[in-house]
Amino acid sequence: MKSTRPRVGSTRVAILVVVAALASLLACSTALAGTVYMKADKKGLRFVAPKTIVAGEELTIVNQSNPRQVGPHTFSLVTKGSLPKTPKARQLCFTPNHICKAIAAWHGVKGNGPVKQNPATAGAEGWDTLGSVSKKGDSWFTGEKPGTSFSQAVTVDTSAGASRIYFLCAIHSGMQGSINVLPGG
Ligand SMILES: [Cu+2]
Repeated sequence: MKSTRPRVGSTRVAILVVVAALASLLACSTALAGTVYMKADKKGLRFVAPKTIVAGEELTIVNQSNPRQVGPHTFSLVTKGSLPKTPKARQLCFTPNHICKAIAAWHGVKGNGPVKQNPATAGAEGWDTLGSVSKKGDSWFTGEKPGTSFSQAVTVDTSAGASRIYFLCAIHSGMQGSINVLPGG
């Protein structure tokens, strides 16, 4: 009986160590919650984004796909109504008076010319302005190099409560998503 006591004690210590490790892992994943990944794999081209973020927190965009295989991307804030919903709308997205073409113009692109402004900024500093065909929004272009990323605070107005931001890739109009921005403490 005596010999089992230390073993029980060390098991308890081991459990505590595991619990502490799990707690720090959870804290870590919370800190990483403000990251949007651009992915291209078996599940297709897509944004993988957190469901929520707190206003004032940094939102980082990371390109995890290979630009040589799928081209570059943009992470562009647009109004909900600006997201191309139908296959036809997605097909026409990069034509005049459509949102993908408008996003290119936010970046200073003329015709088939180069990106001249990156990030494209609108409104106050940070991710705060959802654009449309008639209004410039905040946008970042990944460029042609693999593994690029960009980070800035989410500064969208939450004074009237949680506010959802919508985003689109101007190059792959099927890449769309949203994040609910919760008022800060
Ligand atoms: Cu894209």
